[in-house]
Amino acid sequence: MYTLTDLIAPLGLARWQQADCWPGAVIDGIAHYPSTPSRQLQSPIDAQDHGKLLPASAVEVRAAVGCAMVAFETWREVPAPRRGELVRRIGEAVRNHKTLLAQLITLETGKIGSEAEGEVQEWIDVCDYAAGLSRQLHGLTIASERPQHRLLEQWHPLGVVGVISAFNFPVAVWAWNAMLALVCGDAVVWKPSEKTPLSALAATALVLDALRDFDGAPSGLIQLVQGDASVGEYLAGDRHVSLISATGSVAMGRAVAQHAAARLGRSLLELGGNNAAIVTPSADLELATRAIVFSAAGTCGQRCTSLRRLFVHEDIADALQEKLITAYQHLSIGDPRLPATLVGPLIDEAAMKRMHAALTRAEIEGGRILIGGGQVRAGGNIPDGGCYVRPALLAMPEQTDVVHEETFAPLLYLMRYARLSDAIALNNAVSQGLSSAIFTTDLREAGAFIGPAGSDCGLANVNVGTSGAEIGGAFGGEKDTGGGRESGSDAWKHYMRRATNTLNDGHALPLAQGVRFG
Ligand code: UN1
Repeated sequence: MYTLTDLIAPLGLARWQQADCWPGAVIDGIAHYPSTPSRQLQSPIDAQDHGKLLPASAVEVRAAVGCAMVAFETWREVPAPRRGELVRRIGEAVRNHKTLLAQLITLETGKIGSEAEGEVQEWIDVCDYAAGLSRQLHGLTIASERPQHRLLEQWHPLGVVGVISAFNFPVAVWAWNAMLALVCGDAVVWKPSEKTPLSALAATALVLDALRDFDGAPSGLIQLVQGDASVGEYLAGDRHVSLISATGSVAMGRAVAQHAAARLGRSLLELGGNNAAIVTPSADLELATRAIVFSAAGTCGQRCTSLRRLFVHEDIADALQEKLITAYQHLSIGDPRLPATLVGPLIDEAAMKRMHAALTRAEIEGGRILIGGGQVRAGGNIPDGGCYVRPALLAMPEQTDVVHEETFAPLLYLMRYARLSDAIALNNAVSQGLSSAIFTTDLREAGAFIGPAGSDCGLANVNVGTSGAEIGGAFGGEKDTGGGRESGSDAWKHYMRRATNTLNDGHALPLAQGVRFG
């Protein structure tokens, strides 16, 4: 079984390890070891010691932003397809390190190998997408009301983009932002989760190596500052950061948005979800069961897209409940490095405490645990030192207070409904609005769910679970989820500034709206 020691040299991390310390900042390619109180790192799998992180302070954040500004001034002049070539090469480097990087992600997050590889694949996919996009950063021409005038719309590089990312996707979410920002001509300052600093260092090492071998790309394009929430707040509050893109909890997003708003800066938020699925009487129950179990128990319930609420029509509720209980009985829980494991550990003890608190509240609010919920003790495939839990299914009498909250753990609340319109209303009744799904073979039901009076979420799927979105679509959600859209579709526009140009190629100076002056 691999450990961190096996990955340090092949992932290019050895250059930054000093005794057992890791740098809290990499600025212009140079590691910084601030003299701040260190943070002890350990794997959620088995509490294996990963060394110490020396978190960045306000000084490093300011320096990183300053260097990114300088890099931006060169990079914005490089033709976009050439910028795309850099991102294509980054994608090649990631392809060549896919398994190793996935193993590091498994060690830091506890997610299983297949899901960790899927995360790295998201980075590769977004590189391919961004490389193609670099030849399609198109504007419009618009008919002018004046003779011999033209209106043009151009998209220009924006500036320094700050990226705050969460522990559960320690590289993919940054990559959605950073790879697009690079082809858009921006420089990036990244503040990853304090729980996954080594994945961030490894990703930075891969990009810096690609930059070093690339003619015309300044090393300051990618900056890394690590630490707790204060580091993110320094970044969000820095007026030289043109866009702050933040993924994480609603509470974090509110703080970041306020720091950015105080200086009228732009923010792009992808925050918590409390995702629901509706299963109607016409649904293919085999397909629905597989999708529900992956969405609810996969990644140990620690995706922002994880399924947390299930509305099942009363006619099929008993049948589906039985299938789900059987599937949950067969979920193999354990060390995520073992190929047969489907559910690894929670990220830490605090997460486990929150899960147990939610279960207790659910029972007080009338819920009944159908299966799971307990901690799995060490032994066999369960290493000592990790927080392993059995994914839980609960029958709830209605959508009570605890169901309205996002608990970042494998908890699925089952509720019964009689009318589809009531189920859709319940789907929409929570404050979050990220992902949702309907399982049906009835075209009218599907249409109602994805139509204007249907699900109010940013993602609304039919016969597809709530998690595991492809990178080609715009990713994000409404209400407390923050309203931002990242990754595919036209999300690239967030990373550029739009300039409207009016050109006069005649000899006269007609004024718009027919105004006469002199
Ligand atoms: C997240 O949990 O923050 O759709 C991102 C998904 C993944 C990304 C999740 N592609 O589940």
